[in-house]
Amino acid sequence: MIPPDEIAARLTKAKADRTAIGSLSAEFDGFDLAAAYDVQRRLRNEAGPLAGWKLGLTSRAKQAQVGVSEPLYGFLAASDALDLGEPLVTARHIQPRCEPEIVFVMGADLSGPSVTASAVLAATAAVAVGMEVLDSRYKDYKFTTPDVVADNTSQGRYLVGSAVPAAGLDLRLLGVVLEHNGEVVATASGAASLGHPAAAVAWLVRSLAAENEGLRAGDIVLSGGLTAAVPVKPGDVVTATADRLGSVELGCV
Ligand code: 0L1
Ligand code: MG
Repeated sequence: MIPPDEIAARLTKAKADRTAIGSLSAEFDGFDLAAAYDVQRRLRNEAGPLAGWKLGLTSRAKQAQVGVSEPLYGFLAASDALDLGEPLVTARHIQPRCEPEIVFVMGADLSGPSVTASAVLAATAAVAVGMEVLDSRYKDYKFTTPDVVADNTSQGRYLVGSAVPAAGLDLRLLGVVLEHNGEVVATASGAASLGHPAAAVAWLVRSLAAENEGLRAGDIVLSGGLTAAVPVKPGDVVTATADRLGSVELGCV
């Protein structure tokens, strides 16, 4: 018998205490994806106002980094947004890592089990370059697929740059550069995320339909880390730049 409230409470405590825990699926027999999304739903219900959603593990670079090979989704709590220019206080996290994202700003509601990438683009008001700060609550980022889903796909904080209308942009071809302390550490294009960032968002919408959820106008969606994530410590500066979308810079203290 899987105790979803107990698992949610353990993850909440790990986050509050900044102390990583061991794999939950090693401890709870039969802890599968459905049980994990049930835990995540409980965390979502306790998270206060939501800003939107995130995709996880949509690119090969990300899947290879953590050894999990299927896309996942999580939620974005409004209170975890970082403002432009706001430093990341690393001591508030366990093991923060940063990764570049293409962020969708929805202009219309969108839901249903057969939504396609073109429907996503039609419902998108604007896109932006963003940075996700991951912070796995599992020791050394060692987790199974259900583990990481229950842990809201390692969501920590997120930073969204200035929004630009999506019309006329080929999001597959948007080049993205990740810099760490002035050095280019990874590059990618939008196609790294399930072939097209809008296809990744369509996958999210179809998955949310199974939970009777969907996107609402004004939601933001992190469409999936395009490169492996870089670990950060006090004094670091991480910059994500996307062609036509500009840059976001995160200073760590
Ligand atoms: O792409 C992502 O946001 C990954 C989330 C889960 C895996 C990880 O912690 O890197
Ligand atoms: Mg991400």
